[in-house]
Amino acid sequence: MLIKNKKPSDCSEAEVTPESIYLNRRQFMKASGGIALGVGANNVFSALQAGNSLRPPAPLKEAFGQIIQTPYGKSETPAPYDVATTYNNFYEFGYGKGDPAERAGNFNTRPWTITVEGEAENTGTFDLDDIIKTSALEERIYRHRCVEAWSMVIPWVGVSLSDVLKRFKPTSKAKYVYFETLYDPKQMPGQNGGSLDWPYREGLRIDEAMNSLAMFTVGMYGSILPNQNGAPVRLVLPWKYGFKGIKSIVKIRFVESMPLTTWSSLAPSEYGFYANVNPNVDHPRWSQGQERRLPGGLLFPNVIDTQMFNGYQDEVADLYSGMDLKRFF
Ligand SMILES: Nc1nc2c(c(=O)[nH]1)N[C@H]1C(S)=C(S)[C@@H](COP(=O)(O)O)O[C@H]1N2
Ligand SMILES: [Mo]
Repeated sequence: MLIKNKKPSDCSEAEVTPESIYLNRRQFMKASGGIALGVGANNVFSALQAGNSLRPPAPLKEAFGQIIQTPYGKSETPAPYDVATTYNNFYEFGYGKGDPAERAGNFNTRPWTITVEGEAENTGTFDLDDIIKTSALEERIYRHRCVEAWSMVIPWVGVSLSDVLKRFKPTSKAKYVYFETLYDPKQMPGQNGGSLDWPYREGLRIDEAMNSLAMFTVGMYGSILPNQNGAPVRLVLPWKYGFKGIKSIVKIRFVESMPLTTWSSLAPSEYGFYANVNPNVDHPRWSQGQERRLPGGLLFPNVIDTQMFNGYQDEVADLYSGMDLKRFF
């Protein structure tokens, strides 16, 4: 994406935890009741030794109960776990695709609260576990299409965003919903500079947010969301470019008018508010007609045609009927 003055991140060696070690530490913490305090040194040591390769952390059902399988994406082949967790965009941890996996290991995601504000009856600060505990977790395999023209198939785990938002009882003035990522430069080294205006901000029209495809996502590959993929909770909006899928959410605000969002404020002619996947509207600097499906070789990349709304027309086209999608891109 457009970066005007790329700065090398000043992340020290001490902040970098190889992910395999981190994941197993976390798995261990879950097994011991999710309480990090009071973990004995011997136990930590054996937990670290238990794993030596990239693999998903503790199964979500240990943390949250059963996961409902859904028909979404049953015919698709998900990307290997190590691809989906080492090729990331999460600028709070650096601009390189490998930076988030290298640098997000120590990011602290429990406990986690979300502040709900604005045009709703039920506002305040809520614990993430309380927000999601009354909904059944679902697995949905979705195509993920970055505006940079690469894509991956990912099995996400989460709850429907509409279920979550309805619990806050938005008023009739809530025409849009705005989301914000954590701002914590001590934990997120990328926030100490760079050209983004932190915190990362996103937004949706309320009917888009209530569409059944929109997912409030806490896991992937049957497990807790790895930090580099937006732990502990992020949006997944499979008909939109990936940048709408804001990570590590701490704020939800119901608002009357269209909110300012990170990428569309930075470069409005390149990144629109809607950001619906659309092969007929090119990015000013590259074509959106095709995409590189990952994984694929460097020599022989797996190039496929991009589909309107990323192939989710049946579910979402009605949201935009009568709109000129070249103008509202
Ligand atoms: N807070 C935050 N959210 C973010 C980003 C980011 O840099 N910061 N990058 C976005 C972009 S451009 C994409 S493509 C997806 C990448 O998600 P993934 O790394 O889980 O594939 O996250 C989106 N959400
Ligand atoms: Mo992206």
